[in-house]
Amino acid sequence: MANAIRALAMDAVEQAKSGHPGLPMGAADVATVLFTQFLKFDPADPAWPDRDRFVLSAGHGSMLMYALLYLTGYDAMTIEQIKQFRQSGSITAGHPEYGHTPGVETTTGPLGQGLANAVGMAIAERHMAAVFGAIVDHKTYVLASDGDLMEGISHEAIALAGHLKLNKLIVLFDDNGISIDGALSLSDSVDQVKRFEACGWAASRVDGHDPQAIAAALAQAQNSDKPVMIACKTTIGFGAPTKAGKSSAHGSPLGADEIKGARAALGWTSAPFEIPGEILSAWRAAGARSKPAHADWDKRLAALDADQRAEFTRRMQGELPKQALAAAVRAVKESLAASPKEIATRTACEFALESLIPALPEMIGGSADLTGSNNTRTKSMKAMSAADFSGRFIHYGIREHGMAAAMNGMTLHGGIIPYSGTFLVFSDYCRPAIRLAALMGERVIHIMTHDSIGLGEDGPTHQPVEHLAALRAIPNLLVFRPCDAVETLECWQLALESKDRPSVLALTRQNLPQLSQNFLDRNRCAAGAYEIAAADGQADVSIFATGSEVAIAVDAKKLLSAKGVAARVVSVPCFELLAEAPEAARRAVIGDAKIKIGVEAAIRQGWDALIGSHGSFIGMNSFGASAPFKELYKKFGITAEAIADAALRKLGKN
Ligand SMILES: Cc1ncc(C[n+]2csc(CCOP(=O)(O)OP(=O)(O)O)c2C)c(N)n1
Ligand SMILES: [Mg+2]
Repeated sequence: MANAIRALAMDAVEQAKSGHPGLPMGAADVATVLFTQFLKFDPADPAWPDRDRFVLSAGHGSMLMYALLYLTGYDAMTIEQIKQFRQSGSITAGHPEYGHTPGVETTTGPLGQGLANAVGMAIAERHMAAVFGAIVDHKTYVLASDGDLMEGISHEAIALAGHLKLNKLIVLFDDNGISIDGALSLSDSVDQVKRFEACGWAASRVDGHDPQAIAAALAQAQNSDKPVMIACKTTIGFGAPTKAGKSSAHGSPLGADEIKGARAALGWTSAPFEIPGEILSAWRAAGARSKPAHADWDKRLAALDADQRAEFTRRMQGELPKQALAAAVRAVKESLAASPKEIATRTACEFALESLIPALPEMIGGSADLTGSNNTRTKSMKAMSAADFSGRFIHYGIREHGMAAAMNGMTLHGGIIPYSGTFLVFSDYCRPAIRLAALMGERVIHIMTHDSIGLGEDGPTHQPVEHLAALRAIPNLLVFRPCDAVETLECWQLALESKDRPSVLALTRQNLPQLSQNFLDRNRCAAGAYEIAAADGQADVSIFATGSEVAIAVDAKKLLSAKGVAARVVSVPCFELLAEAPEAARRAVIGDAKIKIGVEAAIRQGWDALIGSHGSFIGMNSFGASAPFKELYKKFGITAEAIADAALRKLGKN
């Protein structure tokens, strides 16, 4: 049965003239034992909520995944698809892509991400089990390669998993001692078993080509009280006569002669893409193994209390509790209208969360050790721990990358809307995971505070300058920068309602006036931008600003007014939503004032789309500095006077 995987991998890579045969051939025995004896899954229902999750963290071994999906009987994965490996329009993309191929649990390829996603899936499973009981009871399996374990993110992930004692997480390490450059000994001497043990895991070694030894290790893993790592000693490209055990098996077609030799060595006599009937039916039987478990689960779900069942289903489908959300949003808005608040947007975030958290039980917050600075933990939130997974706040530790990747895994698992906390400057520390959330179209919400030189004394190491532009460069990511408490709430609402994409909320450390003081039911941020201060009469100048700079822009408008210049101020909390707005609405908000000025305490990149290359930009073109924030705004010339001067200069009035 394992040779069926090997043959399909060799043939598909050969036909595609590209791909990675080495890992599928090496890990075939491990995968066969897992899929035929342990993994709980139903090819007829890839979305069965209580299936075990299988993550191929080493995404380059995608043919392993596709072979398994075909062999176990996922309808969509036909032999034609295998023949179309890596071709346009197929579901057999170069690396496994979530949402593209039924049965693929997460998009992998960037090494280390899948492993860290799996930690989030395992957290989600424990949390959902704590909330819903025995209806949630499954494992998360990972196949990880040398590269996965060399990446820094793996350390954040395994340390967090060990700390939380995620005992239903099982990592199969494809311990083949080979990476692209050659033997691992060129660059690595880590004892992975000892490393995992030091992180609180149960770890062991097995011969990855001995099905009984693999099965015994997996059997033992079933009842562990710690997460489990099994280092499976394998030979990359197992069966290939001259390339087995060498990096040459890693990432290119084996070639006709080598394939011929491998077929002989493996005793595989079938033609390319042909699986002997009895082997295919054995695989299909393995695919049907969990049908009784699935049927039993369906019964148990049906026997649940109707409200609980509805709530479980709602959460797993990612549907919001619309009325509860609407009521929470309204309550916060009414409160802000009744008593306006001059607070930092990070504080406004906490104020919003005080209402959102009780309304949306699926929200799981956290922070990478900056809880008191990010304001992401409300008073009622219990911390999640190994002793109590019902907690809704996660102390991720100083592990931004692991946090972001785990959040992706939680969303992929279902039932949870995760949100994080860290400083905006450290968005770079989680960028690869944010990019994957955007690529997968996952609702993951990042609260990133201390969003500019406005954080003051901590200085340039902590002051984001290029980060907003860098985040805006990621397709399918919403980057919000609200200007006051009302916008903060509105941006939160939009992030929650964006089921198919991640969001970043960039929030301030410093206090800001509440610019919108009247209750307004409508979410003005939904359009991406809106006129927050109208001109007196026909506008000569449009000032576009985001976040903390909106109030400065409003002051500039007053200065201009005193000089007889009519200016309007447009708040732009979200570039992406503005870009998506209907043409007419976009034109209306951009307006036709001949002078356009952009204001943001960050670099200009990206702003020309709004203000044009002839527009004036008041912002940063260097790193910041360490000083009280008011001084920094003066030092870097981000002031109402500077804005007014720029406008007057353009008008030829000074
Ligand atoms: C973050 C990241 N860096 C680099 C790569 C390119 N890459 C793909 S596989 C690989 C390493 C291969 O070694 P290993 O993980 O041991 O896989 P094996 O060759 O054993 O299948 C590299 C560097 C990647 N996919 N992701
Ligand atoms: Mg390797």
